[in-house]
Amino acid sequence: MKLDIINMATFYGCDRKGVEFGPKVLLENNLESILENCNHKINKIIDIPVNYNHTDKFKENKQIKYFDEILTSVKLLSDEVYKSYSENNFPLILGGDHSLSIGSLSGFSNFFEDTGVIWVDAHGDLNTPSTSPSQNAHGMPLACSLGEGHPKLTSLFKRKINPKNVFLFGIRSLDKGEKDFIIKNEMHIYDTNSFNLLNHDLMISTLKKYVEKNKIKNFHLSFDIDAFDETHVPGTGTPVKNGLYIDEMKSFFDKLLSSINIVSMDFVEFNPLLDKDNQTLNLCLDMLEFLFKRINK
Ligand SMILES: [Mn+2]
Repeated sequence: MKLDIINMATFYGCDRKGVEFGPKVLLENNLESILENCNHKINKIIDIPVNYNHTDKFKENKQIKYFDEILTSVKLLSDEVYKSYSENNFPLILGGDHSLSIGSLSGFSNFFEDTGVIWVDAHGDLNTPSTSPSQNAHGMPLACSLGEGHPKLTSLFKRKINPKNVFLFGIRSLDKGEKDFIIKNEMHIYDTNSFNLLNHDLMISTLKKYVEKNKIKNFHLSFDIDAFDETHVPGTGTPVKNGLYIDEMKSFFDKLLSSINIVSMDFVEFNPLLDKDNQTLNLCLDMLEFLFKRINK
């Protein structure tokens, strides 16, 4: 398939510098040829403009840091993602922090009907400005896509994503408001324990039945590398213990990707400045290669 690599070099959603270098470092370390060797063609590589000249993070909004900068960039990203689908390409969005998913999910849900989301993460990213303990937007993107959050962000979505069509994997750090939201909306959630205890074939066949019954034709995969166990990813800003290990992640995705139709993907929260001996870099490249060998549009 034809890939559009869309870089969003932002740290505004996590308020910790370094993560904006993720796309550059991945591309400098042969990501392009790795993807081409998976039998894909790179159609284009583009950068979403980010305004780095910010001084007061709470200037526009007391509850979301760097609000204007994030809003401007995610709008542009949403349009680029939409354009990529309309040209029948596969957008791969490289972060940067997870706030960028407000833009990618907006482009996704504006273009497609019958949508579902695979959310791989240690966190739920289901906070709203009033429930967020950190006021960092990278804890809010999934909530925005489901219609919860600042109106200027939720209005980027012409139609809300159905929370029941969201499948979360690797989740183990949830704030109170997020827990309440998941229970109220009957979301499909698998933490590390259920991921390790349940039979993966059974998990996927249950998922597949739901997908067929509810006619979900298109999935967006949002991959936050902090889903991995903290020992795997020194190069991420919010590592959490008791996470997923590389082998179980791969064996699961091997089965999942042959069962559902993925049309786009985010790959986020790689912070090269925090990495140790390129451990996280190598894991990211390995995982992207593994996934793109199995994703076919
Ligand atoms: Mn996340």
